[in-house]
Amino acid sequence: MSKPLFKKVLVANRGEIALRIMRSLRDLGIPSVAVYSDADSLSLHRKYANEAIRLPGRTSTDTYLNIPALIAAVRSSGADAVHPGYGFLSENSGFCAAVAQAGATFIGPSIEAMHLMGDKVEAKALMRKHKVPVVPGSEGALERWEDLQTVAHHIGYPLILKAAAGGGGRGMRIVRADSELKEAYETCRREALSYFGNDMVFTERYVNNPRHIEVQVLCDGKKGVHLFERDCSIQRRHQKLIEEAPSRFLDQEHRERLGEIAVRAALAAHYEGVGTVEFICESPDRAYFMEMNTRIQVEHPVTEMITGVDLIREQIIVAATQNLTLKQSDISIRGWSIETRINAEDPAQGFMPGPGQIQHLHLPAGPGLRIDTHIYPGYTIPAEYDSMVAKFISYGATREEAIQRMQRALSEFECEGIPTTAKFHEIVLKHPAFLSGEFDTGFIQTYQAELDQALKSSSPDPVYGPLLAATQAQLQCDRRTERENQVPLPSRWQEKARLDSTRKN
Ligand code: MV4
Repeated sequence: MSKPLFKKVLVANRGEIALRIMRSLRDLGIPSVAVYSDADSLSLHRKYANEAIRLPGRTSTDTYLNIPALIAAVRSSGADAVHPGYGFLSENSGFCAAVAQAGATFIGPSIEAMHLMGDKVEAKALMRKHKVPVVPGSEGALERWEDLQTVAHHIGYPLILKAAAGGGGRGMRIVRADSELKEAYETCRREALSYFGNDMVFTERYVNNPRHIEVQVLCDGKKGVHLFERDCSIQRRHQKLIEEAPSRFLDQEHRERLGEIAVRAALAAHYEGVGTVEFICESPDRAYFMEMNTRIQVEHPVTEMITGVDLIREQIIVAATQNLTLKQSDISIRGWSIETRINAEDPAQGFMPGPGQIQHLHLPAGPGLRIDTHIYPGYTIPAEYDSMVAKFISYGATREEAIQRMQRALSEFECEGIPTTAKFHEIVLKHPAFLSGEFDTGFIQTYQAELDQALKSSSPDPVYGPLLAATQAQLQCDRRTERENQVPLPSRWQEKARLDSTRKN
């Protein structure tokens, strides 16, 4: 056996992504360390890991965002690397620095690359320098409102104001006329300061209802490959709902061109690891760089399905070796993949989160289906964290087959005790605009009334009487045993992991 990549990796995250990361670690033969909050003491990620460390408290601030507590866990566990997942501290360069300070490897890009991409003005300037197409606008930050006026007179309306420290659609403002300029500018700066602690703003021409297309890249600082694109146009208020790969919008020529541009963008920042270069597209040959996300993303599985690459495995290998062995010619697309995000939210109530206990659960399965989730019958979804409870990822030889298999999955799914977005997805997946591929980021808004109506008139799910009764009986039994033991049941998984790591052949 060659030298192991890492001795032990601490996963600084929770939920489905923590579990997903630990699975790739297990495939690589690397023991994992979980951290868990008091709200997550019965979470699967805690049970799946080879070791688990409690982070006292329930809020994100006290636990998964608590850098000193996480660094203490790194030290006490002896982990030599940290995987941040997505969200939480995954794009926090201070956390990167603290991990390095503790003598461990941060599985992600360098502090410099992360910091650079976090500043949208700086990132855009670097892209211009490297001939990556950007939307016309201010060349740098707007120091005074008159600077905005100058740009407006140069390129016209509508314009969009954005915070340099923003991203993901937060802190943006559309300006449509001279009369709105001054107030929009002042409000945007004030909001930027309160949201991001930085009041720098910039502007660009506003592209109405663009497509959102992002390219997956994998780099080692010197070389890079792309793994084609994902179309994430189906979103609501900047929350993605459905993603797919590849995109109906690009032909092979534009696809390859966008991939090359994305690699150029990443290497301009000497990027290391997996990353996503986000574009908005007006037409296939008018794609503009928006921002680069310096983390593994929620929707990464659709790329894995069509390329056969385990992105998290590759991310870990690059972090350990600083060397990319995959070549562009090794990567090709086979088939089509779609992801629907199952959130504990009620689409009939404006997608209001509905945390609670899962009383009955039946997860779909079958050909062309992958489910990434951390939920199980009896699990209580805490109110403290985000509401995504599962990702359904379908695969087919064609887009039509991937859609059909997703429809099958959604119709098999049963979940009692919490609201979910599953029914809403079924309706979107039947919509002619979705089926034809003729949609953009305005889809949900454009068809809102129609989708709401379809939701109202859809028949309620039949409740599986016998199955439901059986699960509830099991739940009561579990609760009784738990009370008697005073502590959570020992995990069979954890025992198995211990056995695996001590067994001699
Ligand atoms: C834009 C835009 C139109 N014109 N920039 C939102 C997320 C952030 N990364 C960039 N965003 C946008 N920037 C210009 N110049 C429209 C959006 C936008 C959007 C982009 C991607 C996915 C969904 C979106 C929904 C609304 C607005």
